[in-house]
Amino acid sequence: MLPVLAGEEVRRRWAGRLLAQLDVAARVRDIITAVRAEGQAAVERYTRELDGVDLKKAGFRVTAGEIKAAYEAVTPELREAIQKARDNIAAYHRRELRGSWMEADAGGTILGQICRPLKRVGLYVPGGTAAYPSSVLMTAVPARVAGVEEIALATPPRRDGTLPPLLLVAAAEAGVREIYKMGGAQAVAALAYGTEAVAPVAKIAGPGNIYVTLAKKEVYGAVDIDMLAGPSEIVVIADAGARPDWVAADLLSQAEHDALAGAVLITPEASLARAVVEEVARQVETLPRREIAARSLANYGACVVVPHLEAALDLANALAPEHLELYVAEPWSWLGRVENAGAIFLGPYSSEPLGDYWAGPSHVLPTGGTARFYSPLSVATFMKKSSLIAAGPAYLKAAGSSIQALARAEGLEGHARAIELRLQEGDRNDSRG
Ligand code: HSO
Ligand code: ZN
Repeated sequence: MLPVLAGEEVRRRWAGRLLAQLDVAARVRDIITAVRAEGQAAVERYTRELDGVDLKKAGFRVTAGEIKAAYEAVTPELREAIQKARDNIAAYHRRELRGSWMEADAGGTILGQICRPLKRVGLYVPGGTAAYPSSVLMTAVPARVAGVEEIALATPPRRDGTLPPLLLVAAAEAGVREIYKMGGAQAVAALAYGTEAVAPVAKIAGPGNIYVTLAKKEVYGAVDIDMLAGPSEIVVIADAGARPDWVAADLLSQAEHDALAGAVLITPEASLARAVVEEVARQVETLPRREIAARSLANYGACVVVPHLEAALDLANALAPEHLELYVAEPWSWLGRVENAGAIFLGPYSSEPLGDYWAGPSHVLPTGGTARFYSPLSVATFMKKSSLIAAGPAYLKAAGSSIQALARAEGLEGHARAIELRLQEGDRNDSRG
Protein backbone atom coordinates (compact mmCIF):
# COMPACT_ATOMS: atom_id res chain seq x y z
CA MET A 1 0.00 0.00 0.00
CA LEU A 2 2.52 2.63 1.14
CA PRO A 3 5.60 1.69 -0.92
CA VAL A 4 9.06 1.81 0.62
CA LEU A 5 11.17 3.78 -1.86
CA ALA A 6 14.51 5.51 -2.25
CA GLY A 7 14.47 9.31 -2.07
CA GLU A 8 15.52 9.61 -5.72
CA GLU A 9 12.54 7.52 -6.83
CA VAL A 10 10.13 9.72 -4.87
CA ARG A 11 11.61 12.82 -6.48
CA ARG A 12 11.21 11.25 -9.93
CA ARG A 13 7.56 10.32 -9.29
CA TRP A 14 6.62 13.71 -7.84
CA ALA A 15 8.26 15.52 -10.75
CA GLY A 16 6.11 13.61 -13.24
CA ARG A 17 2.87 14.18 -11.35
CA LEU A 18 1.62 17.20 -13.28
CA LEU A 19 3.12 16.32 -16.64
CA ALA A 20 0.74 13.37 -16.63
CA GLN A 21 -2.16 15.75 -17.33
CA LEU A 22 -0.78 18.39 -19.69
CA ASP A 23 -2.68 17.00 -22.69
CA VAL A 24 -5.75 19.07 -21.79
CA ALA A 25 -3.94 22.34 -22.66
CA ALA A 26 -5.40 22.58 -26.18
CA ARG A 27 -8.92 21.97 -24.89
CA VAL A 28 -8.47 24.71 -22.30
CA ARG A 29 -7.34 27.17 -24.96
CA ASP A 30 -10.44 26.39 -27.07
CA ILE A 31 -12.74 27.07 -24.13
CA ILE A 32 -11.06 30.39 -23.34
CA THR A 33 -11.24 31.50 -26.97
CA ALA A 34 -14.95 30.66 -27.10
CA VAL A 35 -15.75 32.57 -23.91
CA ARG A 36 -13.81 35.59 -25.15
CA ALA A 37 -15.65 35.55 -28.46
CA GLU A 38 -19.17 34.63 -27.38
CA GLY A 39 -19.33 35.72 -23.75
CA GLN A 40 -22.11 34.39 -21.56
CA ALA A 41 -23.53 32.13 -24.29
CA ALA A 42 -20.30 30.11 -24.20
CA VAL A 43 -20.31 29.94 -20.40
CA GLU A 44 -23.86 28.57 -20.53
CA ARG A 45 -23.01 26.07 -23.25
CA TYR A 46 -19.98 24.65 -21.40
CA THR A 47 -21.91 24.52 -18.13
CA ARG A 48 -24.60 22.48 -19.90
CA GLU A 49 -22.04 20.20 -21.56
CA LEU A 50 -19.61 19.74 -18.69
CA ASP A 51 -21.70 20.17 -15.54
CA GLY A 52 -25.04 19.04 -16.98
CA VAL A 53 -26.74 22.22 -15.76
CA ASP A 54 -29.03 24.62 -17.60
CA LEU A 55 -28.13 28.02 -16.14
CA LYS A 56 -31.28 29.55 -17.60
CA LYS A 57 -33.19 27.35 -15.16
CA ALA A 58 -30.70 27.07 -12.27
CA GLY A 59 -29.77 30.76 -12.30
CA PHE A 60 -26.25 32.05 -12.87
CA ARG A 61 -25.78 34.37 -9.90
CA VAL A 62 -26.74 33.05 -6.46
CA THR A 63 -29.76 34.89 -5.03
CA ALA A 64 -30.54 36.12 -1.52
CA GLY A 65 -33.22 33.41 -1.37
CA GLU A 66 -30.64 30.71 -2.03
CA ILE A 67 -28.41 32.08 0.76
CA LYS A 68 -31.34 32.11 3.17
CA ALA A 69 -32.22 28.51 2.29
CA ALA A 70 -28.58 27.53 2.79
CA TYR A 71 -28.60 28.93 6.34
CA GLU A 72 -31.72 26.92 7.08
CA ALA A 73 -30.07 23.74 5.82
CA VAL A 74 -26.94 24.09 7.97
CA THR A 75 -26.76 23.04 11.65
CA PRO A 76 -25.92 25.73 14.24
CA GLU A 77 -22.81 23.74 15.19
CA LEU A 78 -21.44 23.92 11.65
CA ARG A 79 -22.38 27.57 11.27
CA GLU A 80 -20.52 28.40 14.47
CA ALA A 81 -17.50 26.36 13.37
CA ILE A 82 -17.41 28.38 10.15
CA GLN A 83 -17.59 31.62 12.13
CA LYS A 84 -14.79 30.64 14.52
CA ALA A 85 -12.56 29.47 11.68
CA ARG A 86 -13.26 32.74 9.87
CA ASP A 87 -12.26 34.75 12.94
CA ASN A 88 -9.00 32.79 13.33
CA ILE A 89 -8.17 33.29 9.66
CA ALA A 90 -8.94 37.01 9.88
CA ALA A 91 -6.83 37.44 13.04
CA TYR A 92 -3.85 35.70 11.43
CA HIS A 93 -4.04 37.73 8.25
CA ARG A 94 -4.52 41.04 10.03
CA ARG A 95 -1.03 40.55 11.46
CA GLU A 96 0.20 40.45 7.92
CA LEU A 97 -1.14 43.84 6.83
CA ARG A 98 1.64 46.17 5.77
CA GLY A 99 0.73 49.79 5.29
CA SER A 100 2.11 52.39 2.97
CA TRP A 101 5.31 54.10 4.08
CA MET A 102 7.09 57.40 3.41
CA GLU A 103 10.43 58.72 4.52
CA ALA A 104 11.64 62.30 4.28
CA ASP A 105 15.33 63.18 4.24
CA ALA A 106 16.81 66.37 5.71
CA GLY A 107 16.36 68.24 2.42
CA GLY A 108 12.65 67.49 2.35
CA THR A 109 12.74 64.85 -0.37
CA ILE A 110 10.19 62.14 0.28
CA LEU A 111 10.42 58.55 -0.90
CA GLY A 112 7.79 55.99 -0.22
CA GLN A 113 5.45 53.24 -1.26
CA ILE A 114 1.67 53.29 -1.46
CA CYS A 115 0.04 49.90 -0.79
CA ARG A 116 -3.54 49.45 -1.80
CA PRO A 117 -5.92 46.54 -2.25
CA LEU A 118 -6.96 45.34 -5.69
CA LYS A 119 -10.42 46.72 -6.41
CA ARG A 120 -12.02 43.59 -7.84
CA VAL A 121 -10.84 39.99 -7.61
CA GLY A 122 -12.15 36.58 -8.64
CA LEU A 123 -11.97 33.58 -6.34
CA TYR A 124 -12.21 30.08 -7.68
CA VAL A 125 -13.52 27.27 -5.49
CA PRO A 126 -13.52 23.73 -6.91
CA GLY A 127 -16.65 21.60 -7.15
CA GLY A 128 -17.38 17.89 -7.01
CA THR A 129 -15.77 15.98 -4.16
CA ALA A 130 -13.39 18.92 -3.67
CA ALA A 131 -16.12 21.52 -2.98
CA TYR A 132 -14.66 22.69 0.31
CA PRO A 133 -16.37 25.41 2.35
CA SER A 134 -13.02 25.83 4.12
CA SER A 135 -11.44 26.91 0.83
CA VAL A 136 -14.01 29.72 0.57
CA LEU A 137 -12.82 31.05 3.94
CA MET A 138 -9.15 30.49 3.12
CA THR A 139 -9.36 32.70 0.04
CA ALA A 140 -12.14 35.20 0.80
CA VAL A 141 -11.05 36.16 4.32
CA PRO A 142 -7.51 37.25 3.32
CA ALA A 143 -9.06 39.22 0.43
CA ARG A 144 -11.45 40.97 2.79
CA VAL A 145 -8.68 41.72 5.30
CA ALA A 146 -6.67 43.22 2.44
CA GLY A 147 -9.60 45.54 1.79
CA VAL A 148 -10.75 44.25 -1.62
CA GLU A 149 -14.05 45.97 -2.42
CA GLU A 150 -15.52 43.50 -4.89
CA ILE A 151 -15.09 39.74 -4.62
CA ALA A 152 -16.62 37.53 -7.32
CA LEU A 153 -16.65 33.87 -6.35
CA ALA A 154 -16.97 31.17 -9.01
CA THR A 155 -17.74 27.54 -8.28
CA PRO A 156 -19.33 24.87 -10.48
CA PRO A 157 -22.96 23.92 -9.80
CA ARG A 158 -23.94 20.40 -8.81
CA ARG A 159 -25.97 18.28 -11.26
CA ASP A 160 -29.21 19.61 -9.79
CA GLY A 161 -28.13 23.20 -10.39
CA THR A 162 -27.53 24.02 -6.71
CA LEU A 163 -24.43 24.76 -4.66
CA PRO A 164 -23.58 23.04 -1.34
CA PRO A 165 -25.35 24.96 1.50
CA LEU A 166 -22.28 25.06 3.75
CA LEU A 167 -20.25 26.58 0.94
CA LEU A 168 -22.84 29.34 0.57
CA VAL A 169 -22.89 29.93 4.33
CA ALA A 170 -19.08 30.16 4.35
CA ALA A 171 -19.20 32.70 1.53
CA ALA A 172 -21.83 34.79 3.28
CA GLU A 173 -19.93 34.64 6.58
CA ALA A 174 -16.80 35.81 4.76
CA GLY A 175 -18.72 38.76 3.35
CA VAL A 176 -18.86 37.54 -0.27
CA ARG A 177 -22.02 38.70 -2.00
CA GLU A 178 -21.29 37.88 -5.61
CA ILE A 179 -21.38 34.13 -6.26
CA TYR A 180 -21.58 32.62 -9.73
CA LYS A 181 -22.43 29.08 -10.75
CA MET A 182 -19.63 28.32 -13.14
CA GLY A 183 -16.51 26.19 -13.04
CA GLY A 184 -13.51 25.01 -15.01
CA ALA A 185 -11.70 26.93 -17.72
CA GLN A 186 -14.93 28.70 -18.73
CA ALA A 187 -15.17 30.28 -15.26
CA VAL A 188 -11.56 31.45 -15.34
CA ALA A 189 -12.09 32.97 -18.80
CA ALA A 190 -15.32 34.69 -17.73
CA LEU A 191 -13.61 36.18 -14.67
CA ALA A 192 -10.60 37.31 -16.68
CA TYR A 193 -12.39 38.87 -19.64
CA GLY A 194 -15.90 39.40 -18.32
CA THR A 195 -19.19 38.50 -20.01
CA GLU A 196 -22.59 40.21 -20.22
CA ALA A 197 -23.36 38.71 -16.80
CA VAL A 198 -20.09 39.07 -14.88
CA ALA A 199 -17.65 41.99 -14.77
CA PRO A 200 -13.95 41.24 -15.32
CA VAL A 201 -11.58 41.05 -12.35
CA ALA A 202 -7.95 42.15 -11.87
CA LYS A 203 -6.74 38.90 -10.33
CA ILE A 204 -7.91 35.30 -10.00
CA ALA A 205 -6.97 33.29 -6.91
CA GLY A 206 -7.84 29.92 -5.47
CA PRO A 207 -7.24 26.23 -6.10
CA GLY A 208 -8.61 24.17 -8.97
CA ASN A 209 -8.15 21.08 -11.08
CA ILE A 210 -5.84 20.90 -14.07
CA TYR A 211 -8.35 22.70 -16.36
CA VAL A 212 -8.56 25.61 -13.94
CA THR A 213 -4.82 25.72 -13.40
CA LEU A 214 -3.98 25.70 -17.09
CA ALA A 215 -6.67 28.32 -17.73
CA LYS A 216 -5.11 30.56 -15.06
CA LYS A 217 -1.76 30.13 -16.78
CA GLU A 218 -3.39 31.07 -20.07
CA VAL A 219 -5.09 34.28 -18.86
CA TYR A 220 -2.06 35.39 -16.84
CA GLY A 221 -0.96 38.76 -18.15
CA ALA A 222 -4.48 39.90 -18.94
CA VAL A 223 -5.07 39.45 -15.21
CA ASP A 224 -2.80 38.40 -12.37
CA ILE A 225 -3.10 35.00 -10.70
CA ASP A 226 -2.11 33.82 -7.23
CA MET A 227 -0.15 30.71 -8.20
CA LEU A 228 -0.35 27.52 -10.22
CA ALA A 229 -1.63 25.06 -7.65
CA GLY A 230 -1.74 21.29 -8.01
CA PRO A 231 -2.89 18.33 -5.91
CA SER A 232 -2.25 18.29 -2.14
CA GLU A 233 0.99 17.04 -0.64
CA ILE A 234 2.36 16.16 2.75
CA VAL A 235 5.83 15.18 3.90
CA VAL A 236 6.22 13.96 7.47
CA ILE A 237 9.70 13.85 8.95
CA ALA A 238 9.51 11.62 12.01
CA ASP A 239 11.99 10.08 14.43
CA ALA A 240 11.94 7.15 16.84
CA GLY A 241 9.63 8.96 19.28
CA ALA A 242 6.78 9.38 16.77
CA ARG A 243 3.56 7.40 17.11
CA PRO A 244 3.07 5.32 13.96
CA ASP A 245 -0.73 5.63 14.11
CA TRP A 246 -0.54 9.42 14.22
CA VAL A 247 1.94 9.57 11.35
CA ALA A 248 -0.23 7.21 9.29
CA ALA A 249 -3.35 9.27 9.97
CA ASP A 250 -1.65 12.48 8.85
CA LEU A 251 -0.40 10.86 5.64
CA LEU A 252 -3.91 9.59 4.89
CA SER A 253 -5.41 13.01 5.59
CA GLN A 254 -3.81 14.32 2.41
CA ALA A 255 -3.90 11.09 0.39
CA GLU A 256 -7.69 11.06 0.65
CA HIS A 257 -7.92 14.37 -1.25
CA ASP A 258 -7.01 13.15 -4.68
CA ALA A 259 -5.57 10.18 -6.53
CA LEU A 260 -2.79 12.56 -7.54
CA ALA A 261 -2.06 13.71 -3.98
CA GLY A 262 1.37 12.95 -2.53
CA ALA A 263 2.03 11.66 1.01
CA VAL A 264 5.55 10.76 2.11
CA LEU A 265 7.16 9.73 5.39
CA ILE A 266 10.90 10.35 5.72
CA THR A 267 12.57 8.79 8.75
CA PRO A 268 15.94 7.52 9.93
CA GLU A 269 14.10 4.87 11.97
CA ALA A 270 13.54 1.63 10.01
CA SER A 271 11.23 0.21 12.70
CA LEU A 272 9.01 3.31 12.56
CA ALA A 273 8.85 2.99 8.78
CA ARG A 274 7.64 -0.60 9.06
CA ALA A 275 5.07 0.31 11.71
CA VAL A 276 3.71 3.22 9.64
CA VAL A 277 3.35 1.04 6.54
CA GLU A 278 1.30 -1.39 8.64
CA GLU A 279 -0.76 1.38 10.23
CA VAL A 280 -1.58 2.97 6.87
CA ALA A 281 -2.78 -0.37 5.54
CA ARG A 282 -4.94 -0.85 8.62
CA GLN A 283 -6.41 2.67 8.80
CA VAL A 284 -7.17 3.03 5.10
CA GLU A 285 -9.57 0.09 5.26
CA THR A 286 -12.16 2.06 7.20
CA LEU A 287 -11.79 5.38 5.34
CA PRO A 288 -14.84 6.28 3.25
CA ARG A 289 -12.49 7.60 0.55
CA ARG A 290 -10.18 4.57 0.74
CA GLU A 291 -10.13 4.08 -3.01
CA ILE A 292 -8.82 7.56 -3.71
CA ALA A 293 -6.34 7.30 -0.82
CA ALA A 294 -5.10 3.90 -1.96
CA ARG A 295 -4.48 5.13 -5.51
CA SER A 296 -2.69 8.22 -4.23
CA LEU A 297 -0.47 6.15 -1.94
CA ALA A 298 0.38 3.64 -4.63
CA ASN A 299 1.35 6.32 -7.15
CA TYR A 300 2.77 9.19 -5.13
CA GLY A 301 2.99 7.88 -1.57
CA ALA A 302 6.20 6.61 -0.04
CA CYS A 303 8.11 5.71 3.03
CA VAL A 304 11.78 6.65 2.78
CA VAL A 305 14.38 5.46 5.26
CA VAL A 306 17.36 7.82 5.43
CA PRO A 307 20.65 7.55 7.37
CA HIS A 308 19.95 10.59 9.62
CA LEU A 309 17.66 13.60 10.07
CA GLU A 310 20.03 15.82 8.05
CA ALA A 311 19.33 13.64 5.03
CA ALA A 312 15.60 13.80 5.77
CA LEU A 313 15.70 17.61 5.63
CA ASP A 314 17.67 17.51 2.37
CA LEU A 315 15.08 15.30 0.71
CA ALA A 316 12.19 17.41 2.05
CA ASN A 317 13.82 20.56 0.68
CA ALA A 318 14.23 18.90 -2.70
CA LEU A 319 10.54 17.89 -2.76
CA ALA A 320 9.50 21.38 -1.54
CA PRO A 321 6.17 20.02 -0.23
CA GLU A 322 2.96 21.95 0.35
CA HIS A 323 2.88 20.72 3.96
CA LEU A 324 5.86 19.62 6.04
CA GLU A 325 5.45 18.07 9.48
CA LEU A 326 8.48 18.03 11.75
CA TYR A 327 7.33 15.24 14.04
CA VAL A 328 10.68 14.89 15.81
CA ALA A 329 12.01 15.29 19.35
CA GLU A 330 13.42 18.81 18.79
CA PRO A 331 11.35 20.32 15.95
CA TRP A 332 12.49 23.89 16.65
CA SER A 333 16.13 22.98 16.28
CA TRP A 334 15.42 21.66 12.76
CA LEU A 335 13.29 24.56 11.61
CA GLY A 336 16.29 26.56 10.38
CA ARG A 337 17.14 23.71 8.00
CA VAL A 338 13.79 23.97 6.18
CA GLU A 339 14.21 25.90 2.94
CA ASN A 340 11.22 24.91 0.83
CA ALA A 341 7.77 24.22 2.28
CA GLY A 342 4.36 25.88 1.95
CA ALA A 343 3.45 25.38 5.60
CA ILE A 344 5.51 23.88 8.43
CA PHE A 345 3.93 22.00 11.33
CA LEU A 346 6.03 21.49 14.47
CA GLY A 347 5.69 18.73 17.03
CA PRO A 348 3.31 15.80 17.60
CA TYR A 349 0.15 17.86 18.10
CA SER A 350 0.46 20.10 15.04
CA SER A 351 -1.45 17.73 12.81
CA GLU A 352 -1.92 18.97 9.25
CA PRO A 353 -5.76 19.31 9.35
CA LEU A 354 -5.26 22.02 12.00
CA GLY A 355 -3.92 24.12 9.15
CA ASP A 356 -6.59 23.00 6.69
CA TYR A 357 -9.47 24.25 8.82
CA TRP A 358 -8.54 26.27 11.81
CA ALA A 359 -5.27 27.79 12.92
CA GLY A 360 -5.37 30.82 10.66
CA PRO A 361 -2.84 30.67 7.80
CA SER A 362 -4.54 30.12 4.45
CA HIS A 363 -4.57 26.50 3.32
CA VAL A 364 -4.03 27.66 -0.26
CA LEU A 365 -0.34 26.84 -0.51
CA PRO A 366 2.27 26.24 -3.19
CA THR A 367 2.44 22.66 -4.46
CA GLY A 368 4.34 20.65 -7.06
CA GLY A 369 7.76 21.97 -6.01
CA THR A 370 6.68 25.61 -6.41
CA ALA A 371 7.36 26.28 -2.72
CA ARG A 372 10.87 27.01 -4.04
CA PHE A 373 9.49 30.37 -5.22
CA TYR A 374 5.80 30.82 -4.34
CA SER A 375 4.40 31.86 -0.96
CA PRO A 376 1.07 30.91 0.65
CA LEU A 377 -2.04 32.81 -0.42
CA SER A 378 -2.15 35.83 1.88
CA VAL A 379 -3.10 39.48 2.25
CA ALA A 380 -0.22 40.34 -0.09
CA THR A 381 -1.93 38.25 -2.80
CA PHE A 382 -4.64 40.91 -2.92
CA MET A 383 -2.50 44.06 -2.67
CA LYS A 384 -0.46 46.10 -5.07
CA LYS A 385 2.01 48.90 -4.62
CA SER A 386 2.91 52.19 -6.24
CA SER A 387 6.30 53.84 -5.69
CA LEU A 388 6.40 57.43 -4.51
CA ILE A 389 9.05 60.07 -5.28
CA ALA A 390 8.70 63.73 -4.24
CA ALA A 391 12.04 65.48 -4.71
CA GLY A 392 13.05 69.03 -3.82
CA PRO A 393 15.54 71.36 -5.54
CA ALA A 394 18.47 70.42 -3.28
CA TYR A 395 18.04 66.77 -4.20
CA LEU A 396 18.12 67.57 -7.90
CA LYS A 397 21.17 69.76 -7.49
CA ALA A 398 23.09 67.01 -5.74
CA ALA A 399 22.08 64.23 -8.12
CA GLY A 400 21.61 66.10 -11.40
CA SER A 401 25.00 65.72 -13.03
CA SER A 402 25.18 61.97 -12.30
CA ILE A 403 21.67 61.44 -13.71
CA GLN A 404 22.57 63.37 -16.87
CA ALA A 405 25.73 61.33 -17.28
CA LEU A 406 23.81 58.07 -17.00
CA ALA A 407 21.13 59.29 -19.44
CA ARG A 408 23.69 60.38 -22.04
CA ALA A 409 25.57 57.10 -21.64
CA GLU A 410 22.32 55.37 -22.63
CA GLY A 411 21.95 57.71 -25.61
CA LEU A 412 18.86 59.32 -24.10
CA GLU A 413 19.45 63.05 -24.50
CA GLY A 414 15.78 63.83 -23.77
CA HIS A 415 16.12 62.37 -20.30
CA ALA A 416 19.26 64.40 -19.65
CA ARG A 417 17.61 67.65 -20.74
CA ALA A 418 14.58 67.16 -18.47
CA ILE A 419 17.02 67.23 -15.55
CA GLU A 420 19.24 69.95 -17.09
CA LEU A 421 16.36 72.40 -17.47
CA ARG A 422 15.59 72.22 -13.78
CA LEU A 423 19.24 72.64 -12.82
CA GLN A 424 19.39 75.81 -14.93
CA GLU A 425 16.42 77.18 -13.03
CA GLY A 426 18.29 76.36 -9.83
CA ASP A 427 21.30 78.38 -11.11
CA ARG A 428 19.11 81.42 -11.92
CA ASN A 429 17.53 81.28 -8.48
CA ASP A 430 21.00 80.99 -6.94
CA SER A 431 22.30 84.06 -8.84
CA ARG A 432 19.20 86.09 -7.99
CA GLY A 433 19.48 85.17 -4.30
N1 HSO B 1 -5.30 20.15 2.39
C1 HSO B 1 -5.98 20.84 1.30
C2 HSO B 1 -7.01 21.83 1.77
C3 HSO B 1 -8.21 21.24 2.44
N2 HSO B 1 -8.19 20.23 3.30
C4 HSO B 1 -9.50 21.61 2.35
C5 HSO B 1 -9.44 19.99 3.72
N3 HSO B 1 -10.23 20.82 3.12
C6 HSO B 1 -4.95 21.55 0.45
O1 HSO B 1 -4.03 22.24 1.19
ZN1 ZN C 1 -6.62 18.75 3.46
